[in-house]
Amino acid sequence: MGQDKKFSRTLVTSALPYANGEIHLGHLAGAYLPADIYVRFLRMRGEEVLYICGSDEFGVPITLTAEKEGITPKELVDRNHASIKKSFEGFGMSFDNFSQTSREIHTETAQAFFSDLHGQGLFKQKTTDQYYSPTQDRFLPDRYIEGKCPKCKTEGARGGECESCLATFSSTELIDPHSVLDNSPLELRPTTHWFLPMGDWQEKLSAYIDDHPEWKDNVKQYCRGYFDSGLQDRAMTRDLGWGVPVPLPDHEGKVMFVWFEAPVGYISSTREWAAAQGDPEAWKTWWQDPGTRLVHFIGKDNIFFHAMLFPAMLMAHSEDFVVADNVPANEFLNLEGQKLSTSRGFAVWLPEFLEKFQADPLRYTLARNLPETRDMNFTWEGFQARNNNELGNNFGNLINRVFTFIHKFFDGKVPEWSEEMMTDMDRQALDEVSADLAKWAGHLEKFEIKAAMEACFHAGQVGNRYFDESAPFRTRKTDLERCGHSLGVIIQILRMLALMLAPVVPFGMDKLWSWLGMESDLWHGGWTEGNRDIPGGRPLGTPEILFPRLDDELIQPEIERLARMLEE
Ligand code: B3M
Ligand code: ZN
Repeated sequence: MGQDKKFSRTLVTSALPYANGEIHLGHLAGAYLPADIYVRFLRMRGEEVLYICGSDEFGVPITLTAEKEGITPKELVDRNHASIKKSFEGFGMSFDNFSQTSREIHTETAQAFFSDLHGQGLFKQKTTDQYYSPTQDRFLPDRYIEGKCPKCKTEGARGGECESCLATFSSTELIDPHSVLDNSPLELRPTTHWFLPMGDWQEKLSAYIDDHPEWKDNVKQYCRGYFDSGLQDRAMTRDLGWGVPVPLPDHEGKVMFVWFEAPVGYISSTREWAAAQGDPEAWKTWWQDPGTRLVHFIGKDNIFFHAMLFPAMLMAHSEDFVVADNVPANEFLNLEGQKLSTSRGFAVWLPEFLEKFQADPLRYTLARNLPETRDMNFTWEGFQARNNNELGNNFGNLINRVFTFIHKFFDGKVPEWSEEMMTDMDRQALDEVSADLAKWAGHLEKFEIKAAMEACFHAGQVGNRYFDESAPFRTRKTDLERCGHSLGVIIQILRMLALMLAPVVPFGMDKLWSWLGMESDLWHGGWTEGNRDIPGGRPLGTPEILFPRLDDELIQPEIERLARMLEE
C-alpha cells in the first residue's frame, strides 16, 4: 500500500490556521509552504489536485480575545480571517478554497458527521465533575485552571502537571483551584459529555500506521507511543458558548470539541469549493472515491489529531471515506536561535514582513531551512545571505546575464543551436541538469523538499559553470556560431531551472516562464516539453532583475527589533 497504490487525484490540506491572530514564519515553515510547493509541483505535472484550507474559528482563546476587544467572536474571526487570507495571498499560497469554520456549511457538515457517529451508538455518554467558574458562569478548560500541586504543594500548577516536581495528575486533584482569568475560586459541577472510545479504534489505527512504512519517522514514532500506553476515551463535546452546537435534543450549552469539528472543516471547505464550481456533489469524489490520495500537511503538535483522531472518525463514519495516505508533519522553526514566543512578540509576522520584503526570497529561505526532521532556525542574516548569494548570485545573475547577452547580440531571439554542434561539455551540462531535475522530482514526490532544493541549487551551479566555460562573451568575437549555440544550450538549462524553482519562487518563475516564450500554462501541466525543446529563433521576453540584493540597512533594523523583544 502507500506509495505503490495507484491514485488518480490528490487532495492536499494544510492545517486550518487558528483565527486568533496573524500568521508568522513558524506557521509558514510547518504546514503551509511545504504544502504549497508540493501542490504546485503536482499541478505543473498536470495532475488532478485540490488544495483545501480555511481558518479554524472556534475555541476559548477566541472568546477571550473578543471579550477583551469588546467585539463578538464572529466579528473577531471575520476580521482575522480576512487578514490571514490576504497575507497568504501575498505569500503566494495557492489554495483552491480557503473557508471558515464559522460558516453555515461547516456547522451543517460537522453536525451531520457527529449525528452519523452518534446514530451508530459510537459515543459513550459520561457524567463527570468539571471545574465551573461561578463568577464567569462557565465551565473552564484545563489550561485556565491553576492551583497548588497535590504532591509538592507548589503554587501555580496548571493543566494537570506541576513544573516544580514534574508530577502529573488530574486537574480535579489541584488544591485551591482557581481561574487564571480572574483568580476566582472554582467549584466542581457534574456535566455530561460524549466521548469517543479511541481504544475501540486502536487495532485499526495501528494496522493503518503499519501499512504506511513510508511515513516520516517522527510521525510513526509519535503514534506508536500512543498505542503503547493504550488509546483513551476522549470527550468530543465541551460546555462552551462559542462552537458548533451539539446536534442532540439534550445539548443545552454544549458544543463540539474543536478537534472534532476542525478537521471536518477540510470536508466543509471542499463542499464549499464544489458548490462554487456549480457541482455541489463533487466533494464526494474527493473524499469518498478510493482513487483519492489524501495528504495532510501539519506541524508536529497536530500529529495526534491528523494521524489518529481524524482517521478514526473517518473510519467510524457509516459512509466510506478516504483516510490520509500521508501526514508529512514538520518540526518547529526557531528564530535567531530562540523559541518563537507569540506572547512576547518574539516572532516575524507575515503581514509586516510583506510590507517590506517580497515573498519569493522568504519562500526560498524557508524552503532551504525547513524543519523536516528536526527543529530549524531562521535568522535575518541567513535570509539576507540566501537572497544575495543563492537567489541573486546563483540564479538571478545567470538568468539576467543570459537574457541581456541575447538581447544585445542576438536580437532577443534564442540563438540557433543544434544536436550536431553538441560538444562533450554541452552534453555533460545538459545531462547533469536533466539528472538534477529528475532527482528534484523524486525528492518532491517523497516530501523531501530540502533535498529537492539541493538538486535545484546544484543545477544552478552547473548552469553557471557552463556559462563560464563555454564563455559566449569570448566566442562572440571568435566564433559567433559557437557562441549562439552555447547560449541555445543555456536556454534549455534555464527552462529546467525555471521548473525546479517555480514551486518555491512562483512570482519570479512566472516571469521567467513567459520570458522564455513558453506557451504552456506552468500551473496546468506546463511541464510537458522535453529538456532540449526550445528551438532557435524563438523571441524572448525582456528581463528585469528578479531577486534584488538586500542591503544591511534593510536587515539590521529587523535584527534589532527582535533583540529588543528579548530584552523586554
Ligand atoms: N488550528 C492549528 C493550531 O493552531 C489548528 C489546526 C486545526 S487543523 C484541523 O495548532
Ligand atoms: Zn509539584
